Amino acid sequence: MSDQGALPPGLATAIDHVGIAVADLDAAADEYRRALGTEPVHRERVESQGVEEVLFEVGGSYVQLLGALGPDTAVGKFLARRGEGVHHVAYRVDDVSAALEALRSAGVRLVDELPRPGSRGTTIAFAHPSGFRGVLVELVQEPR
Ligand code: CMX
Ligand code: CO
Repeated sequence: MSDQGALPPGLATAIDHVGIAVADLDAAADEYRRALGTEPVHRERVESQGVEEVLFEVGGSYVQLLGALGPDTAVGKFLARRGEGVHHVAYRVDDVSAALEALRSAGVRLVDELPRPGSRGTTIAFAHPSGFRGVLVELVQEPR
């Protein structure tokens, strides 16, 4: 493995979650609840991101089901264009500002120039799919 990566070893500490765009949040949550055999651990409406989320915990990481709050939101547009499915991969980092700066220095295209509030008191930022082989990337700093 190269040690020249944009994220220095130890900066991204885990996969925080995988975000999945769904058309019907209640139906999707019920389907996942049955399939995973576990109850969701969190539900939250995040107006600033145009989503309502349901989280299932799996081994210290999450599956994040994402319903769109409207057609002109990121997830609403994704559903119209691509249908339901994996929307983004979120990497857990200790310091989202530092991680964002590392990506910027490496010439990776960002969506967010600055960190912003996410759900559960997290701090988040997005990097563009063009830098990750077509996969939208989120950086997540868990609440301290
Ligand atoms: N993953 C991969 N590609 C994506 C994508 C995604 N999630 N969303 C859009 N695209 C692609 C489209 O398929 C399209 O590609 P083609 O031209 O090849 O068909 C291209 O991007 C443009 O599509 P668009 O609908 O015009 O999308 P925008 O450029 O307006 O926005 C993006 C794309 C990633 C910049 C926008 O979705 C964004 O800012 N995302 C970050 C915020 C977000 O996703 N919030 C919801 C989740 C919140 C959370 O996890 O808490
Ligand atoms: Co997310």
